[in-house]
Amino acid sequence: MTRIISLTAFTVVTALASTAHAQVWPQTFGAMNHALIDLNGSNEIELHLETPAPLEMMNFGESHNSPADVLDGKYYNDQYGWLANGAFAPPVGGGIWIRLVDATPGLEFYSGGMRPMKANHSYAPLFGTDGTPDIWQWGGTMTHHWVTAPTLGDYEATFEVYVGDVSTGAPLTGYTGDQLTLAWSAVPEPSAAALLCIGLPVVLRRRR
Ligand SMILES: [Cu+2]
Repeated sequence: MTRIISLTAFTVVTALASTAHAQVWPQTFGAMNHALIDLNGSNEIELHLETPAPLEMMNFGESHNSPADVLDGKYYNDQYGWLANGAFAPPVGGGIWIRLVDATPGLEFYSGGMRPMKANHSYAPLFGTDGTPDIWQWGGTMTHHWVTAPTLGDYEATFEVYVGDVSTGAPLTGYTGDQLTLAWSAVPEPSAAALLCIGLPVVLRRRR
């Protein structure tokens, strides 16, 4: 009996300890929205966005564990993903590159991947963030990067997808790229807004 009780106590302590050291990864909210990439028979890249509407960026005020702590204090979103629209292969010696053409000041980009694999993402800066190159080679699999904004407001980024040298990213002649603009709106976190609405009547009642 004593052994069972002490074992239970140990389990509770262990559970509390693991809660205290719980890993905090960024939240993946909202449905995936893919930028579909295709290379047609005329050697032209064709892009189209599944749902052309701005996506919401949110700041949940959480302290993420490393390396995801680059998102701390920022509004973020990872719903946009680069995805192949059917099967195609770049030419020998070539790769599919994505270049940030233009972006609203303040917008930052961090390396992601498959959304459920967020504990394994590198969160390394890319697309010009922290002085990184403005080009990134897409590996051909679904990739959801993390996009952040410093303050509330509307943000846009225009990307060009092109066929380039597999090692340098220099555009290959004979291929035509395509451009796409993604949009976000940094908004207040919904639960904070909901708490305000629920909390207000309680405060008013208590003052009577
Ligand atoms: Cu996806």
